Amino acid sequence: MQTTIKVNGMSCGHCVAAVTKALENVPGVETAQVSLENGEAVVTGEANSDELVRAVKEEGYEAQLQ
Ligand SMILES: [Cu+2]
Repeated sequence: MQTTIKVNGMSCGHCVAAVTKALENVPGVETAQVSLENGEAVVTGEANSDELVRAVKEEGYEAQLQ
């Protein structure tokens, strides 16, 4: 399963790393590919999509399911 999340507020590689790590820590996530240019994250695995959004928000970024 693949989930795409729109992420707003990322401005540099540090943000990308923080969001990537937050997503990877959600149970069920296999891979998290975060794009600064597109402002989105593509996650594979069986994670709950609401939990993915919450994880990004907890890092301080805006997130919504795409
Ligand atoms: Cu940054």
